[in-house]
Amino acid sequence: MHEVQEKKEKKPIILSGIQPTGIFTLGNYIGAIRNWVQLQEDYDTAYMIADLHALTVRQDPKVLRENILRAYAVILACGVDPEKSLTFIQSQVPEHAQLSWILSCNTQFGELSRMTQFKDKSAKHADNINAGLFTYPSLMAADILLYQADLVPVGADQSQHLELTRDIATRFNGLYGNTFKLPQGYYPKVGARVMSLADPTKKMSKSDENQNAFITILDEPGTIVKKFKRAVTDSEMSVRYAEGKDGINNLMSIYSSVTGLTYEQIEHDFAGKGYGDFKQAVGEAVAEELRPVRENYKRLREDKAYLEACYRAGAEKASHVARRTLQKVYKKCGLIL
Ligand code: ATP
Ligand code: LTN
Repeated sequence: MHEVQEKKEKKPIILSGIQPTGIFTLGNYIGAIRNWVQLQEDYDTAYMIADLHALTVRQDPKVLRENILRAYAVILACGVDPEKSLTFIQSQVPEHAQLSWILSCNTQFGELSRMTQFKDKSAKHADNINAGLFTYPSLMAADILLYQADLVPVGADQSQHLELTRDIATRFNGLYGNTFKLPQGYYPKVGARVMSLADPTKKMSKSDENQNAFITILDEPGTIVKKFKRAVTDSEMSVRYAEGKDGINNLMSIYSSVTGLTYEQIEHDFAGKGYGDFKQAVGEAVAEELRPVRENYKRLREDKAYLEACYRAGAEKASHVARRTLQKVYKKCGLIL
């Protein structure tokens, strides 16, 4: 009886990851981490800091270590709850690297060569086109398949990797018998793309050289308001959502996603007011939304022992789940575990 009940209550599994390659932006928050927090209620969730993925680009060890710990603290500060979600650091769960190798041996050179992220990143880092950059999607496939994830929340830029994950899983299942669940993408409806404040035709990105182009999750309220005040808009002076008004559209989209107001309500509230008032309001609303995150973060960063206990326990729990899949894979491939 109890077992039947447990089976009924099994929720779909969600897994996602984020690379610790700098301070997270408002784009990462609205487009990714905030949704992770909401999803915890209705799904079995697993979230990881994808530090092995970050190694595909050269990193300063000291900076990377700091960024990993900071990223882990930030996701907790945003509301990811280690009691509800598997919350771990990828490199601390060795099964990811182990499965990744096996999947690499089941991924074709041609498939990896077609990945646009590989093409973009090799153009950007022409002096370091390493094998890891090339096989990055096999590691991402391992991340997802180890947990038999049903859904993977990612931005549009990762959909090609997810497609490849499905192709690899389908091939493996065909060759060795059913082993992996086929995951699907889960794309957020609101705030899917927060644009740069300096060039609203470009995505807001943490690696932008212009500090005024992005808001970080940890920016002080004064800084946030100042950056919004400087945001590039147009010369029309009317707050309305329309084609060709990329800057205002972006600010409206941000304002809407932090206040819950519709575009019509925003247009109504700011009718006859200038951009200065609107920018001030957006800045204040974002600063208010991020206030608890910043405060939680400060507290967490000081409590090193708590953080360490969380990521160690997270890795142990994740490894326990991942190991079950890896064991199946070893057996099917003819390896001895
Ligand atoms: P980089 O600047 O290094 O390219 P990034 O800031 O674009 O990094 P990623 O680490 O590639 O961020 O993305 C982490 C997650 O945040 C992904 O799910 C991605 O879709 C989401 N994300 C990143 N930037 C934005 C944005 N501007 N708007 C909405 N979601 C975003
Ligand atoms: N490649 C992703 C981060 C990432 C990820 C994953 C996302 C690594 N492994 C597994 C979802 C599922 C990125 O750069 N945004």
